[in-house]
Amino acid sequence: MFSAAGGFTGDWGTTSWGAWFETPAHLGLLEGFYTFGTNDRFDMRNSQLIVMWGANPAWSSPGSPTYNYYQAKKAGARFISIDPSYTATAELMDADWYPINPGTDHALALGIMHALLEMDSPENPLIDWEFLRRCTVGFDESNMPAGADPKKNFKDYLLGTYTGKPTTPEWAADICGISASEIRSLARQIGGTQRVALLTGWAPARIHNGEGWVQAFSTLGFMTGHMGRPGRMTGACCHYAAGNNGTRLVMAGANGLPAVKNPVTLKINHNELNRALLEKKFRQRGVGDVDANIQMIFHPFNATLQTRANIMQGIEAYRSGVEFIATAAYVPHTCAKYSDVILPVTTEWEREGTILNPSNREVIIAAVNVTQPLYEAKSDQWIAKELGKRLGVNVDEIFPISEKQQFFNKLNGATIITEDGVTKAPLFTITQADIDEWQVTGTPQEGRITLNEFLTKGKYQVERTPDDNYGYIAYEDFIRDPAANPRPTPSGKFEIYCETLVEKAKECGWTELPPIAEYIPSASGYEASFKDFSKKEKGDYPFQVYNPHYLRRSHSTLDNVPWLREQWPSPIYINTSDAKRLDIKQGETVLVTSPQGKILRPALVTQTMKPGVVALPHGSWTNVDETTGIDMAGADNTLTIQVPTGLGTSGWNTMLCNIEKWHGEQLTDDARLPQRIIG
Ligand SMILES: Nc1nc2c(c(=O)[nH]1)N[C@H]1C(S)=C(S)[C@@H](COP(=O)(O)OP(=O)(O)OC[C@H]3O[C@@H](n4cnc5c(=O)[nH]c(N)nc54)[C@H](O)[C@@H]3O)O[C@H]1N2
Ligand SMILES: Nc1nc2c(c(=O)[nH]1)N[C@H]1C(S)=C(S)[C@@H](COP(=O)(O)OP(=O)(O)OC[C@H]3O[C@@H](n4cnc5c(=O)[nH]c(N)nc54)[C@H](O)[C@@H]3O)O[C@H]1N2
Ligand SMILES: [Mo]
Repeated sequence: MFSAAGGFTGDWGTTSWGAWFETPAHLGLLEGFYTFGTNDRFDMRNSQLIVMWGANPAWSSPGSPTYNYYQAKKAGARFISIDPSYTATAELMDADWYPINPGTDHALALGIMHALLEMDSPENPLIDWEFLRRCTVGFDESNMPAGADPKKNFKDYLLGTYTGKPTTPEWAADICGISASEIRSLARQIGGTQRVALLTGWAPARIHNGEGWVQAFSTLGFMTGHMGRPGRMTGACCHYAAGNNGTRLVMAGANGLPAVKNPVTLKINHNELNRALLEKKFRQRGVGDVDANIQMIFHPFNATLQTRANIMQGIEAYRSGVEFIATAAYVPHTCAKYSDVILPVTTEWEREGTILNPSNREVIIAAVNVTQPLYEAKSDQWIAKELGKRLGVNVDEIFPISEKQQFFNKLNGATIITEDGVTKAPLFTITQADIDEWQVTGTPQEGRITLNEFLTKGKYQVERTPDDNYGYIAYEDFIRDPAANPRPTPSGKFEIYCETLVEKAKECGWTELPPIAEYIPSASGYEASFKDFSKKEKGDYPFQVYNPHYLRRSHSTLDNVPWLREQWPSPIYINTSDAKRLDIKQGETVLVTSPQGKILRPALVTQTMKPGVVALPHGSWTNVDETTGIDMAGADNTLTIQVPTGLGTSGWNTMLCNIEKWHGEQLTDDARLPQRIIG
């Protein structure tokens, strides 16, 4: 509607993926429209060693895919977890835990790769030289891409041949907090085991300067050849593809609405949202700084003020002279709270219905209408149309069909990949009687399940067996025959040396990126927690704080549900030794401070956190006490900062803070506070 009314300035960012958002495409790792790079759930059972590198499916992957990991364990796989905390998944898999400082995975990977070079020999082969030669460019001076300086090869960077600074395990240990002997042990295990799965979540890449980590992690996979073959895989493995990657087997149809092009191409990176309001400038990719005079903000289905960095500065920016802020919301969440007008919107349970795709590849889920809209609530589309009419938009052109017809189109067009593993067929059986009953237009068709059965059950799941045609091995064709199946890169191979990264960073214009995975400390990461890194003297914000995705809520959604609050109190997780030193006892209120803001939280004192690191669960609804400026709810983004680096990656997991015992009144449990709800 806003596009049709003349256009709007949008926003862009790397949200979930961190540096996995864009970097993999340049390295030649993009598969279809997403990059997970791992194999399907049955193949995972062929792995002998599974490395969960910053991944906790038991907490943050929908549909309980932890089951897939457990089946691999039962089939004999051993597990390693590289994580600042000993996770629920690590516990279930009885994984060996390597506690790491957040945002330093890049250094660890470089240390492991150096150790591989130290220990590899024909008698003790740890490096897959054949894979490197056949499938990659840039590893050593003998396989550099055309035009590149041979001295800039990755192997010589690891060895420090020209820099004098080798990335030894000792060097890496000093940064990542895992000892040099453990780093060598990781190298021996990863390089010396035949079938290894290197699985990372996006969390270690949701850091400032994260692009090099994605490149280093991928290069470790290339070096050890753990890719494209049974039981061998290297890639992101989380969210809806955790432990089960591959082409979607069931898919919703299109809703049938025409696409409306936004005539305005300006887009603000998430790390410059506040700058755009406060300095009235932002950096447009490919252009440079442009002037901005934002007079109105409209929040549809997102919680931007809450879920992007630096809420306190955001509030200041919202109050700094933006004329009008409106939010379509069904609960008084943070964006709604700081708006001039809230437009009450229906929930998914009050609308015609929809089909949800982002579940795992085998499942399709229906969201169905269970009640008429309550009170004055209207659908997002109704709101868009009524606003559009008043802005002179021909709304019948952009919304030519009803919401019911849109839902029906999604059902009518839904497909399943048939048992041959290739052909698509209609998923739902739809009769003329269904069409008449729905009062929509459509074509009857024969499918796998009737419409009524699907909507009654609420889901459809493809049945799988270990020997079916739905198996998936990422990059299989390329790795079997690289010449016949080139990757979409200038070299046609995976690029350890990647000139495109250098160019794309220039296009963004914030900080430069090297062509190989050279280590760049993260802005506000581990190194920045010291006043003097060489003397290991801590600074004013000595703790690293990161944000696990938390079982109480989905981001900020559902944060006001008392039952969930009771079960999941959203504490700050702190190591026992740190708590003891600061005289903080289990459950006591602590003050957490960063240069951006202050929060109060109950302490959860545990030995399952790495000392020097604290975990603050993602997504509580900020609740700022206007007299003290303290956020009593402990929103993660009250502490975070907007720093644009590299390819515009948002760095939520590389933040610093201070922790102290709170001598004021103790916090009331979140579950016992009055529910923030419209009633
Ligand atoms: N510090 C920190 N910040 C993070 C992260 C982190 O780890 N740490 N994680 C990041 C990640 S991975 C993500 S994906 C983002 C998520 O960022 P958001 O997408 O902004 O997060 P949600 O809280 O899910 O916001 C959805 C909002 O839409 C509302 N809503 C839901 N359905 C509808 C609807 O149909 N219509 C309308 N009008 N409103 C609706 C909900 O009430 C909720 O307020 O957060 C990012 N922010
Ligand atoms: N319950 C619940 N589930 C969710 C969500 C939610 O809000 N609630 N959000 C969903 C969304 S949109 C997304 S994008 C995904 C996110 O899923 P992921 O990207 O996998 O993120 P997390 O679950 O936050 O973190 C995974 C693990 O990484 C660890 N970790 C954090 N920082 C680092 C680091 O720097 N290095 C290493 N090695 N480990 C680190 C954490 O301790 C955690 O064990 O979760 C999805 N699932
Ligand atoms: Mo996400």
